[in-house]
Amino acid sequence: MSEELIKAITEMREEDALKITTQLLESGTNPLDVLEACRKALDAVGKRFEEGIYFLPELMLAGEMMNQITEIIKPKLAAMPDRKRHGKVLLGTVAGDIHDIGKNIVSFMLDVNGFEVLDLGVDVPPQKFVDAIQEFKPQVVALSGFLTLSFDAMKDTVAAIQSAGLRDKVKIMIGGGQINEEVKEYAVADGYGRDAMAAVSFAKEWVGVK
Ligand code: B12
Repeated sequence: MSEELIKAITEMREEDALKITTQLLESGTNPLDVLEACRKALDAVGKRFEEGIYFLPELMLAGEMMNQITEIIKPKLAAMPDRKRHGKVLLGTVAGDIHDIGKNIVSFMLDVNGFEVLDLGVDVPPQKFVDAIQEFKPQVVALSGFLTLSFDAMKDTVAAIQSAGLRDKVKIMIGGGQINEEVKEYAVADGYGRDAMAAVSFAKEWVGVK
């Protein structure tokens, strides 16, 4: 059934994709497994885009399907973990990058796992992160990015936080499509997470929640 969902999204069959999502959840499939199927499908869409088989309209439709599927899944996820407030996380997609589907999932998962999240949105310049750290006083900063271009934006953002004298006040995690451990070293961040659950694990570890 998850395979059918992957196929429907990859083939741009929006109605089928939404119907299959609902069926999967009704039959008791773990919502996190449904999200994983969507990730695989979007990987396939991204490959077709790279190969010149799909173009921007397909990327956009894939993004739209993913947003709708996330809306269907949210109530199921909200029913899962605890809602205590463990600490604050400042989140945003770095400068030059407008991808926000993965970031929104991270935001939602942090929220349902007990964190107060301030989401600055997309294409966020380094100074805006700095200003928000001063006002919101988070323990954790989460940078999202999906483009190769985001590597430098992440490095610049960490550097701006350092120059403002705030680096030792926050732990910084990064994540998103093209991001990996090497980018973490390059950007001088404290952690790289592959998915939203990794973001939750880092945040919990860094504020001292078991
Ligand atoms: C949908 C999509 C779009 C949509 C975005 C819609 C939106 N509202 O976000 C639109 C159509 C707008 C778009 C535009 C572009 N895109 Co685009 N897009 C994608 C696509 C297909 C899916 C991305 C996605 O949302 N995945 C779904 C999420 C849920 O996936 P996920 O990675 O599993 O998410 C998890 C992790 O990333 C993690 N995570 C995310 N953030 C964080 C943060 C932290 C701290 C942590 C710990 C974890 C974490 O948690 C998430 C949830 O579990 C990817 C292909 C791909 N495979 O990624 C290309 C892709 C990212 N896009 C690409 C490109 C090139 C572009 C454009 C430049 C195209 C163009 N010519 O204009 C523009 C860029 C515009 C800009 N300035 O940003 C390339 C990037 C290549 C590169 N090396 O830079 C990709 C890889 C496609 C490809 N294979 O070529 N895109």
